[in-house]
Amino acid sequence: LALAPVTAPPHSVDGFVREFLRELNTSAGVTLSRSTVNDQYLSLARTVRHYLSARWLENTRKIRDTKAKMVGYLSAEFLLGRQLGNALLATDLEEIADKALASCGIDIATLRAQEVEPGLGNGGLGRLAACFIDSLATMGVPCIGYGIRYEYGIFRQTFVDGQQVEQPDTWLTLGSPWEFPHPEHAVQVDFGGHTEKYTDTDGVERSRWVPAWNVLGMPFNYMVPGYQNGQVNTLRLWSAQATKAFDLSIFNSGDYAEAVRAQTFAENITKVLYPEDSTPQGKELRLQQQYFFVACSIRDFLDRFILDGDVRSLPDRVIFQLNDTHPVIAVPELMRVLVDIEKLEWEEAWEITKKCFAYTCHTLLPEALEVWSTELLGRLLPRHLEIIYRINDEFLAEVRAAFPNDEMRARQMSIIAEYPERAVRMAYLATVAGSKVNGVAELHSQLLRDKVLHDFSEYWPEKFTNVTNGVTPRRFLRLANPGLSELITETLGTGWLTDLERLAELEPYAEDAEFRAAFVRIKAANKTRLRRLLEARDEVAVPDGHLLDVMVKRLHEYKRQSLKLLHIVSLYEQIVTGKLSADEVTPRTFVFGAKAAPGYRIAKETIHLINSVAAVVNRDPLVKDVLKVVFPSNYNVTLAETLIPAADLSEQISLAGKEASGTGNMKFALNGALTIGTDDGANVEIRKLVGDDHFFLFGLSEPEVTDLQTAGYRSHEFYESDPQLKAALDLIASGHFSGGDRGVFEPLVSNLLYDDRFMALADFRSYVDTQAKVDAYYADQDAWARSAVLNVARSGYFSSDRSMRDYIDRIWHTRPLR
Ligand code: 26W
Repeated sequence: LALAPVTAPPHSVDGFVREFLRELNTSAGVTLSRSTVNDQYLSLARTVRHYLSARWLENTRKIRDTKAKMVGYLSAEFLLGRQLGNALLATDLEEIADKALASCGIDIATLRAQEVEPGLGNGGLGRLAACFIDSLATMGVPCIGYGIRYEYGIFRQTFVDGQQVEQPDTWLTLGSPWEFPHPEHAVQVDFGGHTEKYTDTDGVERSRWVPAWNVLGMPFNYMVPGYQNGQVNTLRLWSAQATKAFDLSIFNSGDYAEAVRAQTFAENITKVLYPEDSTPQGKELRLQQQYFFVACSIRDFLDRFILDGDVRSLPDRVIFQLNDTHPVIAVPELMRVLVDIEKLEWEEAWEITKKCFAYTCHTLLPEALEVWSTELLGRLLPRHLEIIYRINDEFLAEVRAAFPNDEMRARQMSIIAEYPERAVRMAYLATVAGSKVNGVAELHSQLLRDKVLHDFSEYWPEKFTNVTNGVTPRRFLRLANPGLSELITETLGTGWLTDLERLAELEPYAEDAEFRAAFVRIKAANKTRLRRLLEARDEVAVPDGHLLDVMVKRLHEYKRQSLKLLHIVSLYEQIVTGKLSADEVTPRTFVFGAKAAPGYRIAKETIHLINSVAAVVNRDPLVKDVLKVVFPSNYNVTLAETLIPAADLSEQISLAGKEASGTGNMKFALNGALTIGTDDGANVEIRKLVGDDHFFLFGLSEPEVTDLQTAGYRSHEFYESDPQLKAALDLIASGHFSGGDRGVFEPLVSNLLYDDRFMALADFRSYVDTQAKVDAYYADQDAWARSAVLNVARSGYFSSDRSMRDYIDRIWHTRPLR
């Protein structure tokens, strides 16, 4: 009996009520009548958990027994979003839970709103990881996600006088019903110290790491349920703790402060998510985080899945996917485990290691490529630095043999950079070690091959591949847009949610007036839902009947929120100066959502400018009915889920060649927004699929950007030669949006006029002209609706299920569990 797995509670309203009340009484320790909303939320979450755990345990057992090859998705970020809705959907309990709670006098919507989303990521990269593990579970492919359980996730953004102020994200304080702590699986992680040479009993010269300090890694498991398939995978996040909670001798000596200091020191490692996105902070703590979680993960995988201790079988059991360079220190770590602990020969260990890793690059910005100084690496992980040197020596010997008399090439390809300081290039290490290297959209992968990793792709052409990103249709269509989902199901029947290419069957309905009318009604209802949310959440009013123009993503110069601003300011300027009459413009509401890295000055100033423009525009009676700017603070996954389904126009306006892929672009298209975008990242593929007639392309192409750069770009010339652009910039410079103070936005204006690294001014003309086409097209509501429907019908390719199939076929070679 003890071996029999638990069974899920009955799939019925009665069964659910019973389970829910039991949770309230026994876990929360309250009666229904005395319970708070939080008690009820926690109990509801635990109730749903019960429906999943039996399948989860069974799944894990099966993977172990069948020795199925697993994906180990190593990622410093998992931006999960709220869990409740997804768990209810996965277990097909939405209706039952609704009714069960109603019978207890509770509105489930109130409990859903109580959930604080785990914001354990910055943006695209972290959210992608969350979509991928959702898809793998839905496809029944064994996967374990490994990451960090930050005590504080991405900061909560507030605005004070229009400027961003960061608040700590205390996501754990009200309880975390989705996690299972496993103190019995805690792992020790060493740091610091030195290495020494010794002769082993077999007479072999070896190196030994003598570390100086260590911490404990405490795992917390999260269930990753597949969509209504009874599959549940695991996400294992690590939390750092002191090895000895109390140093008793110090404590007894009366130095209490010293005793807890060690604890604080250890726990700092997983205290907070670095909010820097795309600009590495060369911080020791960050390297500690990275090593901490991969060391825990590799140890954990060996202990829990390689039960016979046969490390040689590792490549048959796992492929570790490196989500950007953050986990790349796993490469020398696995070598250390195999050589120093398992006593394998170097050559054999290296063959195994190369098979166990693959690397995904998520950026093109040179400043975003991580490097660690050998000084820091050697101090924190001396043995790992030795291993990296040896990997590099052997690699360069190979390169020199292949290209004799080409020392330049060897130097360029060296994992160790010499300038401006000796440092390890993590992307190069990942490329040398990985069995495959991929970019995240066609254009991005091409640019990786041609530019960022050119020498490597010449040397190992077969190593390079592309896997275009995708998004989970469960969260971003079914949960976020129930109205549209229902319409699709009514039209196509079920099955499309796990086979998203079936959306193509909607094509003919674009010509069906009744279908289009239904689509338009749903869009309007989604706008109403958004209007209500923003009223309650931010006390802002979104006008009715406007074109809803949305730009939501991290604030970055390359993404060019400033270009969007110039468009708004220009419209405003033209109306107030009488160049344009208000009734000539299509009424629009511009919605921004964006967090800036706390140390990124220009990004923060841009946020200030957006808020300042909003304040002026929104109170000017001259534009009252036609222009509105809305900037809700703290854009996150939860807000995205209401915002995206309401949008008419999706802004994807990065400078060509800078946005690796984008995934927001896919979410908008899938929800029937039309895109205005550059030929960048996955926009290229979106446009190809939805067709030029249903996508507003503008701006320089990547080769044109490169040419202009080479010829010498002077943004000032664009300013001088375009009166409309000049007027918009002059208005900002005049202090019009800063109470007459010309100094406030001077740095931003100067930056655009005299530097403009991302060529906003060069693309301004093309952008505003294309926006005029948007206006004209929107005037024909029927044509717009037709295009919107076609966007949905032609976006099936962007399911993360398809991305996972591509990874499986080209990189992982794993199989679903039978
Ligand atoms: C250490 C500094 C740092 C931090 C984060 C460097 C780089 C990053 C990430 C790679 C930035 C990121 O999130 N990249 C985004 O990844 C998405 C998923 O592939 C893409 O859709 C976005 O285009 C890309 O910017």
